[in-house]
Amino acid sequence: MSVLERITSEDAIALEDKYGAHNYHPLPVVLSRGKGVHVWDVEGKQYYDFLSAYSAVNQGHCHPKIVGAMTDQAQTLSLTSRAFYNDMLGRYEHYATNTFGYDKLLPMNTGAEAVETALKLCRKWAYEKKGIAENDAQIVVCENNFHGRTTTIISFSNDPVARTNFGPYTQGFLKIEYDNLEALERTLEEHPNVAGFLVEPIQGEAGVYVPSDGYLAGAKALCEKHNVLFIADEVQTGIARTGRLLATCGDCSCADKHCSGVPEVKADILILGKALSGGAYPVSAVLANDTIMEVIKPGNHGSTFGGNPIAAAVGIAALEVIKDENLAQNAFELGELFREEMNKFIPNCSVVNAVRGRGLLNAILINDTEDSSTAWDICMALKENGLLAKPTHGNIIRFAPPLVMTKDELLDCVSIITRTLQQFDNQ
Ligand code: IF1
Repeated sequence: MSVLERITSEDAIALEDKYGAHNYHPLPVVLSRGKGVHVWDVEGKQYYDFLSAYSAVNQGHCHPKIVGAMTDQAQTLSLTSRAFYNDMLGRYEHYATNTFGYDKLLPMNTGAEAVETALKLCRKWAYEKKGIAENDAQIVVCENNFHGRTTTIISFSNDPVARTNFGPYTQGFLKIEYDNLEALERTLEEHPNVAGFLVEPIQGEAGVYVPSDGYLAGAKALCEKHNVLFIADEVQTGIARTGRLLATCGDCSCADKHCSGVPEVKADILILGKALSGGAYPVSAVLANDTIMEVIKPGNHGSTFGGNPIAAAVGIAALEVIKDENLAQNAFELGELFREEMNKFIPNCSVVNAVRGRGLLNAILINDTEDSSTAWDICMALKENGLLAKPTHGNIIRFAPPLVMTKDELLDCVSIITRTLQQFDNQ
């Protein structure tokens, strides 16, 4: 069979099974096309995409403006390395720093690279600005975190599947309970060498765990009190996913078009990825003000593809789509509608305990044990009914459609979800 000949789902799965590392366990669906909120499998069946490539495709699959920017730039100048300047990077950095309200941006490619970059930046700031003795810096992280899969990042993970047998582990991290300000305060008081606090504004992989009101603001205040950098990992929650430009925007709404660009809780270091490119191309970034970013000098950090012209062109287009199509407000309104509809349904369905989330980052808690296959079985039934979603941990199913969804499409999806859940209702 030639590599580009038409292929069946069965053949595609068999090829991956034989020739690909088994580092994922995908739902048995083979996608070959995507547009907006829909994807199609190789047999031509249409699905609503309720995962959005883990919130990377916020702007919808194959958005014409983003694809156009990518293809135009790819036919003009794709990669120069940072050994030379190019005419796109500075324009992207200017546009993105203005969008999020920071002095500077350090461009990378994947979310994990951006997290690693933020950790290095925080440590260097601690030694050169805070005066912590070299190699003594500590960074506080939260239990049940997910920040990527590099060796350093999994060193502070407590997910045994992500961490076991990848040692020896990187030192310099203190772990505390998420959504617990007393734990953070106690740790900052007991450890004078804390350089930063790395936190997800909503813990996505942990099961869309939304912290208590005031948690992020309280954590930022404690960081200010102890001269510790507040580092927000908005790789998954950023770029309008939670109904605001950033999850750290809190109740501040861009809808009034007068957004000051200063989130309710302004991170000292902001980490972005995924939908920063609309899912078209690997684009991630670390943003900070000069007093922090200036510790990075030539030769301290970089990457071959970081800040390449295509990434820059795609990044500008992806952010313009978010603003032009008012996707934060749409995510806010459709998220409210989704949770409202699900909360009407849940009392009459024994298989679901609750729904939680912000904007269009939501999850339902399945009424079964973590090790049960119920959540998986429900996702398999959803697939048969034309909607793709996947469990996070055990008995939690994440629902995260592209933010370009219309109200009618969302209500159609609610109908598919509730109809499917009723198939599992054992009342
Ligand atoms: C997988 C999870 C989601 C992230 C946050 C950094 C990164 C991620 C908050 C790293 C990436 C992805 C990775 C992907 C599945 C997905 C995921 F299930 F792993 F945890 F979304 F919740 N910070 N999340 O969510 O970004 O290097 O991947 O670009 O690894 O299976 P990346």
